[in-house]
Amino acid sequence: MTTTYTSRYIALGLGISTAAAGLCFFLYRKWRENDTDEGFSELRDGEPLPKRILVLGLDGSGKSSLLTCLSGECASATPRPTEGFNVVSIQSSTPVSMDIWEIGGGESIRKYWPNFIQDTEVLVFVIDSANKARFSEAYTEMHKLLGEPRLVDKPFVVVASKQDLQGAAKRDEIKEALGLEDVKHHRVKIIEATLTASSTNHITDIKDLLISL
Ligand SMILES: Nc1nc2c(ncn2[C@@H]2O[C@H](COP(=O)(O)OP(=O)(O)OP(=O)(O)O)[C@@H](O)[C@H]2O)c(=O)[nH]1
Ligand SMILES: [Mg+2]
Repeated sequence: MTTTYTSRYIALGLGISTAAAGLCFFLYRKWRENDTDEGFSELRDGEPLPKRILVLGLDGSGKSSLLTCLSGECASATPRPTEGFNVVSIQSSTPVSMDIWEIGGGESIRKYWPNFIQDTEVLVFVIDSANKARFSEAYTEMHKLLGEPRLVDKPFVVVASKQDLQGAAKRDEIKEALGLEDVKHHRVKIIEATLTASSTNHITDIKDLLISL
């Protein structure tokens, strides 16, 4: 599938508390709903509203890097840890446009993740494939999320980042480490990725997958 994209990167890596970020998110949703009682996926001015994609995962897993890559070019500089959220809006040549949200993955921020779940249409979970010592922590956080009633039946994409690093786990190992065979009520896709400027791959595949789900 060939698709062209334009994107708007609204970097709101807030230095203030993520609770305030949650409030911003609520207000943003209200704004996108255009003051109507219609659902988030309804039409606005005759156009479908952007598909809402939520990107979560442990700190340092590669979420900001993924957003940067999706927004155009992967960053050559190291991203700063996200203290609030980042959002990138992608317009494609298909009728589907996407708002892709990342919430910081630090331990103190994870408790705010549920504030951002409402209206999510696709959940993306990023895992650092090379950091096997944190696989069990990732398993715990991922399964907590999948127990969230608002995410039942939503497509679920695991991005296995840092494939360029030596010893990075491949799809099958990630599948087993995260217990993906046991995931019910979700269509699960795993995609291996490298998210650095020097060696990027699978970004177009990820975009096309997110559009198609
Ligand atoms: N080698 C390599 N490094 C990567 C890759 N993806 C991300 N990184 C690096 O991993 C580090 C963390 O990446 P981020 O994108 O900031 O991780 P994050 O998940 O957004 O982290 P938080 O915002 O703290 O939750 C950075 O130094 C990135 O440059 C990859 O595919 N390969
Ligand atoms: Mg980040």
